[in-house]
Amino acid sequence: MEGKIIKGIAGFFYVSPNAGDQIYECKARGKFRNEKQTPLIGDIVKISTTNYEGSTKGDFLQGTIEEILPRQNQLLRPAVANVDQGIIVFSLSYPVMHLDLLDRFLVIMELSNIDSVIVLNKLDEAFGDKYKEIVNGYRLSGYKVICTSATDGDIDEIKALLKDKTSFFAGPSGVGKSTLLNAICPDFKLETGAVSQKIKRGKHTTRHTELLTLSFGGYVLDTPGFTSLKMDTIEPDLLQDYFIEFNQYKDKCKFNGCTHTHEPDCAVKLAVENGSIYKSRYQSYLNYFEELKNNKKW
Ligand SMILES: Nc1nc2c(ncn2[C@@H]2O[C@H](COP(=O)(O)OP(=O)(O)OP(=O)(O)O)[C@@H](O)[C@H]2O)c(=O)[nH]1
Ligand SMILES: [Mg+2]
Ligand SMILES: [Zn+2]
Repeated sequence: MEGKIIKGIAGFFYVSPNAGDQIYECKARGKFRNEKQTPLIGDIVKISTTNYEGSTKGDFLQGTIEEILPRQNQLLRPAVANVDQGIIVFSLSYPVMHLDLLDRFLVIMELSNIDSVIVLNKLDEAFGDKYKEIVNGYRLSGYKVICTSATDGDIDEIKALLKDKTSFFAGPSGVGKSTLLNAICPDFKLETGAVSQKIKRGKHTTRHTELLTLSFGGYVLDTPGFTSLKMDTIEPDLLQDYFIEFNQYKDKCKFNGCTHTHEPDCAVKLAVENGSIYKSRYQSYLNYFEELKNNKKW
C-alpha cells in the first residue's frame, strides 16, 4: 500500500494511505537505518500492513515502511520532503523582525530549490509605515511578499496560494504561524501562545511538525519556531548564487569571479548604490560571506 507520512513521533511514522482515511502507525525497516536514510514527513512510502484482529494499538492500524519513493525535494529544518513551497512568516510587531534571519532562510530555500513566499503578519500592529520599505525591497529581489493579519482574518491571499499545494509554514516563534493556520482552517485548532511581555519573544508553543489536510484542497505543515540557522556548508564563493537578484548583474562585473565585496567596477555594488538591489540584502550577503570565509580557516 502507498501513502504519505504526515507525522513522526518517537520512532513511529504516521502514514495516510492514498485511499481511505485510516492512519497507519508504522515503524521503519532496519535497512533504512543501515543506509542512513530517515523517512521524512511528506515522504511517499510503501508500507506493509498487519491487518489481523488485534493489530490496532490505540486508534491506529499498524504497518511497516518498506520503501521510500524518490523525493522531489527535501529540507533539513524543518525536516520535510516533497513540498511545493515554503511560507516564511515574520511579524510586523513583536517579535521584532530580523532581516538577517530571513535572508539566511531564503538562502537555504534557494539551496534546496524550493519556492518561498514571504508573509509579514500582524499588520494590525505594524509599527508605522516603515515596513513598506521592506516589502518593496523583497519584491525588488523577486520574492512574493504578502502582508496579513491573522487576528483580523486578513488571510484571503495566502489561502489562495495554499490551495491544492503542499506548503510548510516556518519562521521565528511567536510570529503567528499557528494562528494564521487556525484562521485559514478553523478545524485545525492548533495551540497558540502569547508573546512574552518582558522579552517580546515567542514561547515555542508548537513542538511538533505535522502535515495537515486543508479542507479546500492541499496540505500544510505547521512547524516549531526557529531562533537561528547555521549555513556553514556553503562555499563562500558560491553564496552569491543564492542571492537570486545578483544573477542579472554579476556577468557585468569587471572581474571574473568577482565576490562583490572589495573589487572595483562591480556591477552588483553599482546596483545597490542606484537602488536596483535592496541594500539590506546586500548587507546580509556581506555578513554571511565574511562569516563563511572565517569558518573556512578552521
Ligand atoms: N496582533 C496580532 N497578534 C497576532 C497575529 N497573529 C498571531 N498573533 C498573536 O501572536 C501570538 C503568537 O502566535 P502563534 O500562532 O502561537 O505563533 P507561532 O508562530 O505559531 O509560534 P511558535 O509555535 O512558538 O513557533 C499569539 O498571542 C497570537 O494571538 C496578528 O495578526 N495580529
Ligand atoms: Mg505555532
Ligand atoms: Zn561584482
